[in-house]
Amino acid sequence: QMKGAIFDLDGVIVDTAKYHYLAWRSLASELGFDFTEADNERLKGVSRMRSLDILLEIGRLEFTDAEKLAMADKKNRLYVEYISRLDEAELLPGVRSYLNRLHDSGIGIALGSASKNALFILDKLNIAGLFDAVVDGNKVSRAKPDPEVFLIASQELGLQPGECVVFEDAEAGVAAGKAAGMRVIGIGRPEVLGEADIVISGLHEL
Ligand code: B16
Ligand code: MG
Repeated sequence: QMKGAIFDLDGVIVDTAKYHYLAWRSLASELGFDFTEADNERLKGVSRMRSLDILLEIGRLEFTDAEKLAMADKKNRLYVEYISRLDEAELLPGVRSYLNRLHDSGIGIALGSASKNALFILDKLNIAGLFDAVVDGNKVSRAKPDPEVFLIASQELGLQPGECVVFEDAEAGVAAGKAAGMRVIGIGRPEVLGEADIVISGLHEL
């Protein structure tokens, strides 16, 4: 019996990956190299600083920590400009009605995201009020596949890990959910999310 539902943000609730992509691509182009949509797949579910490291690895460039912080900051300012235009219309199919259904059945709802912009995004999407707990990149020190983010979420819901179900679109996120001792619903393709208990294409299927 599920008592808590813990959602990843990017790829489960909203497709912010396309805005991350535009912002990273603009940084890459300033640095003089191409950054493709296929490259962007490697950044899904990965923290901002780790994403920058991967980007610079692709461009074969090296910088000091201070320079990297400035670049990550610049990318984030551009990204925030994009997501400040988000609205409810960008909720992925089925999200709003599934969240409402869980809420009406008294199931705890939490967010478990690597993003430091998570609260801002939930607010823009007009669904912040449906969440009983929001665990984001500001609260977590160890990135997925470490289970930390989901364990904190279950704690904040006042539930045992085994009472929670995780909804994830990234391989590392599925692994994090399993490592937390939770059931995991993969959102995406079974080839990539094989470790999940079941895989669906989106919340509209539930
Ligand atoms: P920010 P999730 C992740 O969100 C994104 O998938 C990943 O591409 C991004 O780098 C990360 O958040 C950090 O985001 O720069 O806003 O702190 O899938 O964990 O919800
Ligand atoms: Mg994700």
